[in-house]
Amino acid sequence: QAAKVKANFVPSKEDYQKVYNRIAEIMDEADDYDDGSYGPVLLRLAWHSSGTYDKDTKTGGSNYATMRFEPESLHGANAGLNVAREIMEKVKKEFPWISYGDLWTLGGVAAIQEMGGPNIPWRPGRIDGTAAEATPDGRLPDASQGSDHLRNIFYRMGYVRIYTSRFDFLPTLPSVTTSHPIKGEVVMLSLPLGTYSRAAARKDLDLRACSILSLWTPSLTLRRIHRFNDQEIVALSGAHALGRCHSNRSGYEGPWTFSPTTFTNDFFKLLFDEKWVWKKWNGPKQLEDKSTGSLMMLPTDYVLVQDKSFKKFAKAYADDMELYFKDFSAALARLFELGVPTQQFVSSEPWKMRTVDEQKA
Ligand code: DDH
Repeated sequence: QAAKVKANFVPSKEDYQKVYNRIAEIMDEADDYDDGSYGPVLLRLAWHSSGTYDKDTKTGGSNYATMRFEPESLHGANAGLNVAREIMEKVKKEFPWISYGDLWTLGGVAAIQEMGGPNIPWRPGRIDGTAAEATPDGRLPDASQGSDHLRNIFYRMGYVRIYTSRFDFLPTLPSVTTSHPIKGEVVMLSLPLGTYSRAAARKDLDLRACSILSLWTPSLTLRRIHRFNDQEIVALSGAHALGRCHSNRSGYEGPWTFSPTTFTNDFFKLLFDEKWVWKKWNGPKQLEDKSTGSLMMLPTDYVLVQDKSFKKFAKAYADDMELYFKDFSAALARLFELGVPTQQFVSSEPWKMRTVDEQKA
């Protein structure tokens, strides 16, 4: 009878809150580890399990938690994340009903919220996959590269929505195509011929995938790709306010900020306020702050103040922590849900998981 009850167990929001609380507790049992918290490495696990998503093949992402399997667990980008997976394994033993994908992303949420960051809307529904679903190497950003690489990596994520409409939808088309202010979103159209060429003349459309299949059909198909834009790329990169590089993991060395276990906009402030010079050492190319030499930036971090479009957002986040928290929260919530089929989620709206302090209040 007991086993049967267990099999039918449907966890409630409070059950997930208990998992959150346990993660928050273990995060702090890190006296001799790094800067005294497992939070940063738990966040990195959540990000590396989500950031493999490829919208075109609909593979990767947090849904299947495939980093449990080789060779994904051995990919260079994931070096050191065994530490985080082992911590999560402990939690999984206590709450065996939770999927790894939910557990790892909830770990990312707990890390941000407990280290002073904003609330990250989250909801469960991911399922455990198999080794066959593991992703190929090379889907996560390479710290030695530039802005094109960053965009290519983040543009690959996102999701595609296909809208089909009757021909009589056409008159409203201009408003659809001109009023989408979100840069970096690509709208592709397949239209009856006349409208096709008019749309093609518009510079705000990427018509690479335009098909003429609907040439003679009285309907319109709008293929809209919601991908990460420059603003979201910059917002997400600010997670480097937390944690540090380890020469025995990535080859790079050092923290980005003076408070690597507190989530702030200091990453952006420091990018602008410090003078950054190339570090003279035998390791990979990285920058250090000229005044103390104790902080670091990766080449990909520095790109955020070199690229004109990225720089605009980085400056806005350096100047306004509230704006930064709001944008980071939205982008991270989106990142964690990449590739999870909507019908899998147990609730139509994401939840607010409470911090340990909020529960005391
Ligand atoms: Fe990162 N990251 N990250 N990162 N990351 C490293 C550490 C941490 C890149 C490279 C590295 C994000 C984006 C990028 C965190 C969170 C996030 C390390 C060092 C490298 C290298 C690993 C080690 O040696 O231990 C690159 C490149 C990018 C990029 O160009 C976009 C994003 C989007 C996040 C996020 O969370 C949303 C965190 C936290 C760490 C610190 C881990 C630790 O153990 O401490």
